[in-house]
Amino acid sequence: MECGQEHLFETWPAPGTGDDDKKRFMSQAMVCDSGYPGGIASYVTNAKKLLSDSKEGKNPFEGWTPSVPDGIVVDYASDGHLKLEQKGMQEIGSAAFVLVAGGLGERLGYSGIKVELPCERATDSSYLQLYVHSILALQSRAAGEMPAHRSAKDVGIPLAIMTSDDTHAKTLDLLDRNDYFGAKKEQITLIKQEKVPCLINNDAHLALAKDDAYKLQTKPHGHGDVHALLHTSGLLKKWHTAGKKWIVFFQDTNSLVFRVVPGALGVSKEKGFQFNSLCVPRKAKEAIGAITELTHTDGRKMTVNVEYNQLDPLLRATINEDGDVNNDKGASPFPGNINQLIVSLDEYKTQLENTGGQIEEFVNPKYADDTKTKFKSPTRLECMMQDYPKALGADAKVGFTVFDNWVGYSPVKNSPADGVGKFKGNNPTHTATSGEMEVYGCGAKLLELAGASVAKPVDFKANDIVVPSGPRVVLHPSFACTFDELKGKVGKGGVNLKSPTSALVVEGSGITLESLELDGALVIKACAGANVTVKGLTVTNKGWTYKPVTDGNEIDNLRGFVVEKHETKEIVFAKPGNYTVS
Ligand code: UGB
Repeated sequence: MECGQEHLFETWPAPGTGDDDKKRFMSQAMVCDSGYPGGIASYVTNAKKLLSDSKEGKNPFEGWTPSVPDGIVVDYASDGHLKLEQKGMQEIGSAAFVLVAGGLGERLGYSGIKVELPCERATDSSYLQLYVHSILALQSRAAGEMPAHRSAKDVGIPLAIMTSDDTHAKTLDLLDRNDYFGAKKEQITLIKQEKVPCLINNDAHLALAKDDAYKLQTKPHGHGDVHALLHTSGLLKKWHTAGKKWIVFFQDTNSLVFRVVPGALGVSKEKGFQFNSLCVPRKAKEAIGAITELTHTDGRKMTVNVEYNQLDPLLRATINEDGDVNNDKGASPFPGNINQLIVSLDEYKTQLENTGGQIEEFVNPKYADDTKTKFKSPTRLECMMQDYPKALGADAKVGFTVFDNWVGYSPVKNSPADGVGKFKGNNPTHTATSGEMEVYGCGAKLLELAGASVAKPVDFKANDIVVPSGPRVVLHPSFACTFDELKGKVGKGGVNLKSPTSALVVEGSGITLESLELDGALVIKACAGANVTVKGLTVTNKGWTYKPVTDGNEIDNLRGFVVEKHETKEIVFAKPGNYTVS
């Protein structure tokens, strides 16, 4: 009632009638109240302010001048990159990982949870399996750096997974069914974000469900919830006590992120960044957020993600009448945000204790007409995890790390139909089709950078999308966690993947590919303690065919192809020891 929500109770009958429904209503309201920093009262206050600004069409960038932010553009595999990886690997034992996985894949059009999708069909590894195996591989390398005093009960590198009502049960089930992919149960913590009440007008009146007068209509509040949840769940305190110094945030579908984390962590350490945004090179006008330093006439300063549709008018109004244009190197001076973030735990924990995890929000009502007084449908407040730096002081050390797309960024967000549209517009499709081929492309390029000769990609068409497709190389995280490590495991000029349709799967930290001729499909797996040298091995067989289909199951149809494995040379070592394969 104090929040001006009398309308919710207008139809309530006298006490004694419908009491169970009334209690049901109040228990839901209490969940919403506890799931939002400051409760529903604070939500309504924030909503009134944001709805009023939105109605007036207030420019959020009023008084702010953009400039190029601080950061490092990394040339993958260069000496500078190797030094950053070495620096990052000294920190990795003090890192914790946070996977935001509460989003439903509406745009993707997939009925399950996105982390269960196979990132590639060669091994059918799901994203969650790849992420956990990557963390375990990093942990095994970090063991060398881990201080001896850590007792056996130490869980190593912890992983928190933010889920929502839409994804929680299925994520827990996926972990249980797979025995946590080899991680200790106490190493992985699920934290669930609550939905927020919808709003029906500019007075921030809360919406009731259409079919139930005793139920608030709610919608997701956005991935920005992750900050409040890390604070309220006690995880920050727990990680701080365990001596953790970094938190790496990543998303549900980006198979390449662990290829760039060690180097990016090295940048955070070297530059002393308390907030480091992993980025990709951005072309002017590209539909991707831009990391921008903003200075206000009143002296405030912040380095934040500016959505691409806001950047052009902001630049025209301040420093560049041509707006969002490329520099003389043909790229935008503002790197592209891919929403994988590294924060320094100490400052982050203090900041969240001060703010309770409350971060900048936005509202985006669909107005019924230009009087902006009525909404077509209820709206709600939303927040984005990358807006955390908006609350930091001008002296906060905030910056970016750029890696090329091929090695750091391969999201799977769009349905096949939307992907065709992106493809026709000459934009990255971000589909399961491109996602799978980019896993292979990255593996092949890493081998090539390490000295292998690799057949050039050829065009591959599926779901009316054409993507480059070369040898299908899957390097399991256990094989190498950094390029610095990988380059020592590939013989100079000794490895030759002769045909673009060859397939190579390598799993195990003790494998060295000294010399190998491959025209077909080869799978090499070595258990821990098995040291395998591949020397003078030639494999020629019928290999695998990647066959475009449209009548497969849901997983097949999302990428538009199936893999027919005609013939595979499989070499597996299940016992520790020293082996040579020739
Ligand atoms: N997510 C949640 O955990 N909870 C939520 O309530 C919503 C999402 P989307 P988005 O990769 O290039 C982001 O929907 O938000 C998780 C950045 O905002 O996949 O449209 C969800 O499970 C954008 O600046 O992406 O765009 C997923 O793991 C740009 O960086 C993650 O949050 C873009 O990603 C992202 O949710 C990008």
